[in-house]
Amino acid sequence: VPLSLEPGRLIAAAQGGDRRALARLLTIVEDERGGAGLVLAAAYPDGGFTYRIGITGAPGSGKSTLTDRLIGHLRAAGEQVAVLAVDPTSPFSGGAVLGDRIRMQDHSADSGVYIRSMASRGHLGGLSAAAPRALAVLGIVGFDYVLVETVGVGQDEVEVAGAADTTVVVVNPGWGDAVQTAKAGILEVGDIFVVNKADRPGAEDAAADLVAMLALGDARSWEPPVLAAVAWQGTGTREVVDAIRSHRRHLEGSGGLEAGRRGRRRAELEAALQEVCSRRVASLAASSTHGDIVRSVADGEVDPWSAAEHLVSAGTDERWPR
Ligand SMILES: Nc1nc2c(ncn2[C@@H]2O[C@H](COP(=O)(O)OP(=O)(O)O)[C@@H](O)[C@H]2O)c(=O)[nH]1
Ligand SMILES: [Mg+2]
Repeated sequence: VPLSLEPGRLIAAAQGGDRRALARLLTIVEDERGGAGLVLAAAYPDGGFTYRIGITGAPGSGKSTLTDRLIGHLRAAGEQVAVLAVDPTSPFSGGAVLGDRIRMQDHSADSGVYIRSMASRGHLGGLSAAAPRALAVLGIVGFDYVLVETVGVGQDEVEVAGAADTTVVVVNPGWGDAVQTAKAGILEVGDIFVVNKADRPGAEDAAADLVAMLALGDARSWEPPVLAAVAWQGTGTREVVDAIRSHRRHLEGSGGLEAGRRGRRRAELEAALQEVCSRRVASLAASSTHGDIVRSVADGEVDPWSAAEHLVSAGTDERWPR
């Protein structure tokens, strides 16, 4: 596929199974430098209808190892699976993401699996804007499930978890982890909790802590199960897939799936607005036509708030009245 193909042809090629075309589309939407709008216009709204599974938790908790197992179970059931591994902890080296690739390489020769890593932070609008765009594209190329692995340490990651239909939260044995999970605001977004590394001491206590903390929260129509797993041995991981399928049936039966997706689309609009505004701010600040204003503020003649108000209302063409 020539890399210069226009979005419509690239999408058609990707839908026909061309992985290079898919990779190219993902690069276009992750990068704000033009072209993304056309691809996204074509990817919406269909891209939001593929079932999304979010896997979140602290770095090193075993998300990638679990994801690898989930891929195996889903593939055994004949499902086509895409994975988006978002790792904001390695903005430059991509080291952790490289580790993910090694852990998931068993599936690299399987045409029913596609794995994409997103290592960079520093996107305008943050990860919460870039990941949903990639998910929309992964949603239109015929996968049955899209898995998104994110590090559950910050608000961005909680937002990315909000982009999933079913969110799996991975914790490890040890009192601290359950508490950290609660502090990070992840208890509320979890539909299924997995105490991974249950081969280590303290797994039962961690599960009991989670159950107790979940009981303190608001009553929900879905009671999140707390499961134990040893992901690197594949112990307890089939039960995670079963729980995902149960949650999916619950959402489909209760109308929660559509309600959740409506909320998600609203959140995507908010993220898109923020991104469009950030880009506007960057272009206003860089615009040479506003050199006068910038200089006046730098000279201390004009306060930055008045100057900002003026810049925003004036757009890019007007000159500062002197
Ligand atoms: N003891 C133990 N270690 C595990 C288990 N699952 C994964 N690990 C190890 O934990 C480390 C981090 O796993 P990884 O999947 O990369 O975690 P991630 O950062 O959450 O994606 C790796 O060295 C894994 O081999 C498990 O069930 N038990
Ligand atoms: Mg990982």
